[in-house]
Amino acid sequence: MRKLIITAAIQGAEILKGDFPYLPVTRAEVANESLRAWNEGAAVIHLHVRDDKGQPTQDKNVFQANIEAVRATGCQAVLQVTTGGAVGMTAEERMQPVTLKPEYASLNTGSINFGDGVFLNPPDMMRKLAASMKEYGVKPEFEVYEEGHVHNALALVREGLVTPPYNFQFVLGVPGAMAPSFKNLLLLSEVIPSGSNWGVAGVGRHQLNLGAMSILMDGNVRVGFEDNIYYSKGIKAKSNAELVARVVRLARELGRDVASSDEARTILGIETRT
Ligand code: KMH
Ligand code: ZN
Repeated sequence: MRKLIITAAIQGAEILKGDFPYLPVTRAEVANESLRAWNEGAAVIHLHVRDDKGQPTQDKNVFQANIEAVRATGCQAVLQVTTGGAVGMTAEERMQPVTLKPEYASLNTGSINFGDGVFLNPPDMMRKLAASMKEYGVKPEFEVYEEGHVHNALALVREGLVTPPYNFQFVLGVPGAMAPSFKNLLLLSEVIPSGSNWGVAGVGRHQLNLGAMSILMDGNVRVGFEDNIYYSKGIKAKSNAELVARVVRLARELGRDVASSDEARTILGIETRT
C-alpha cells in the first residue's frame, strides 16, 4: 500500500465563526491550526481564507498573508489553495490565488446543487482554471462530487491541461450531490485511471467511516472543519488536529504508514517551491 496522505481542510467557506468558535479564520488562527494539524500528521492543508469580517474571500493578498503566516510557524505542509471559493463567485475571483504560484490547488470538475445554492463549474470555467494552473505551474487536485465529474476531469487531461499523476478528491455527502456511501466510493475509485492518487472527504459523520474505508483501500483521507465539525455524535471537535490525530491512529492500527509532507509532494507530483 502507498503511504497515506492526510489532508486537513481546516476552514472552508460555509461555516461562520459566530456559529462555531473553534473555526480558524484570522491569519493567526489559520497559521496555528495549520501547524497543529501538520504536527499531528496532515501532509496537506486545504486552504480557504476570510476577510476582516470573517467572510470567505479569494483576494490574492489575503491568501499571500495567510500563506506567509502559516510558513512563519515552521509548518511545512503542502498548501493547497482553494479555487472553489464559495458558491456564487466568478472564475476570475476564484483563480486569484493561483497567480501566487502555490504548490497545489483544488480544481472542481463539475456543477452541483450545494445545499440551497448551486455550485457552478461549467466547462469554460473549468478550462480557464485548469489553464491558469498550467500557466503558473500549479498542480491541480480534481474535486469530484459526482461520477460525471471524473469524466469532466479526464476531458481536461485529453485537452492537455493536466498532466500525470492525476490526483482526485471524492467529496461525498454534499446535500445535492453524490451520497456518502461505501458503494459510491468504490465506484469512483474504479472509474479513475489506474495509478491515480485519490482520497475521500466525507461530509458530516461520514468523514470517519469513509475515511476508514479509504485507509483500507489504499486511498487518502481528508478531514477537517470544512466538511465536518463533530468528533463523535453530538460532540464537536475543538481542533482540526484532533480529527487528524484520529486518522493517524486508525492508519497505524490498520497497517498504513502516514506520508510526511515531503513524501506527499513526491507522490502527488508537486513541484517544491524554494
Ligand atoms: N466552498 C465550496 C462551494 C474547493 O475548495 O475547491 C467549494 C469548495 C471546493 O470548497
Ligand atoms: Zn474547499
